[in-house]
Amino acid sequence: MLEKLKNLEESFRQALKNIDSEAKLADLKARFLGKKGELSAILKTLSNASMEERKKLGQAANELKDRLTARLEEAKLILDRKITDAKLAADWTDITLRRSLMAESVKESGQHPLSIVQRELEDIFLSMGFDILDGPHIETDWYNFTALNIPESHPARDMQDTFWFKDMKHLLRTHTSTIQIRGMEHKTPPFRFVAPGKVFRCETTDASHEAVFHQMEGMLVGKDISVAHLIYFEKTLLSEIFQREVEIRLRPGFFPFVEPGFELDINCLICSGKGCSVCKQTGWVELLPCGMTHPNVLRYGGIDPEEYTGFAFGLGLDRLVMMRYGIDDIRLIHSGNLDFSRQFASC
Ligand code: FA5
Repeated sequence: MLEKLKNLEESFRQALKNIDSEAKLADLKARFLGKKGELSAILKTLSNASMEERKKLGQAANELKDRLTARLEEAKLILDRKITDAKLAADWTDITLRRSLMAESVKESGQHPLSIVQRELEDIFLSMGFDILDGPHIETDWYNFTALNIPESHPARDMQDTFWFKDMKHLLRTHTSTIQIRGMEHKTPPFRFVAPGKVFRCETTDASHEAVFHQMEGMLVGKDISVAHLIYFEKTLLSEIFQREVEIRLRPGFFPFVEPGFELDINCLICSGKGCSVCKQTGWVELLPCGMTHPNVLRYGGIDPEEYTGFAFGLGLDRLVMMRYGIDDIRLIHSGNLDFSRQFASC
């Protein structure tokens, strides 16, 4: 029966590729998940199985149902976006003049420090054989929480204050970890990728916290990947980034999508560890949480955790920029002040 579930998922994936209207999407949902649909038909045969088997197969079927539902929601979002794009295309403005004015101001102000650091990081990762992925800012509950082993009513959902849309189904992603699932869906192990981008949290701002900030997610999956690989990788990465010895500390950290999880802190380069408003007088700045990918997350991504293991990390890009250039307030990075950006023109 597991084989039947696998085949069903595969034919669902194939059928999804041909969906180009809401009506077809509704038909697809009925065909696979409806009361008289293919999944229900398979479930009906469960009554012949033993109690033990029924439990195992029932769980696999429920997980499959969650995955298919998420893919359908995702396809609906893409369709909606296409409709909006078509409307926007019909109502366009020629921005050529504005673009050329923007080009002038870019020449004058230089690159933003975030762009400089992000590009440098991308070069480092490309040289290490990583791919670079991108993903949407508006996400579903599935990608931001459930598939990352954070089910509904799990207390970890409160760790990141979320901006929800009115429908309570969509949200602004609170972290780039969403791309772990999206990446796994599209890749076959072994693989490694990073995903830089904006994230959003309903937070009060201070010298080291913004409500809109940037992260770079990373994930590596293969055979026999261990904590030793993770630690070696992080040390190599930091020496590439800072081009000098920096003091770091690794301590246990809790994230439901990794086990074990770690927090990697860097000795505050603003105050040289003496204590300031950026490091909240502790001398340390949280920079690179990471850990070994939880088997449930691999499963949700369609990867067999008996065969493959992996690690993931989520680099705080703004904090890295602050450490790199000695910027003592994150709000300067997002101020849009050209005098601020001009200082980095020749960096
Ligand atoms: C996460 O967001 C996890 N998704 C990271 C992760 C990925 C863990 C993969 C394990 C495996 P956290 O909430 O700690 O974790 O944020 C990650 C980093 O983003 C922090 O270390 C910090 O550098 C940065 N960060 C967090 N909140 C803010 C904020 N409000 N403003 C600026 N930077 C922030």
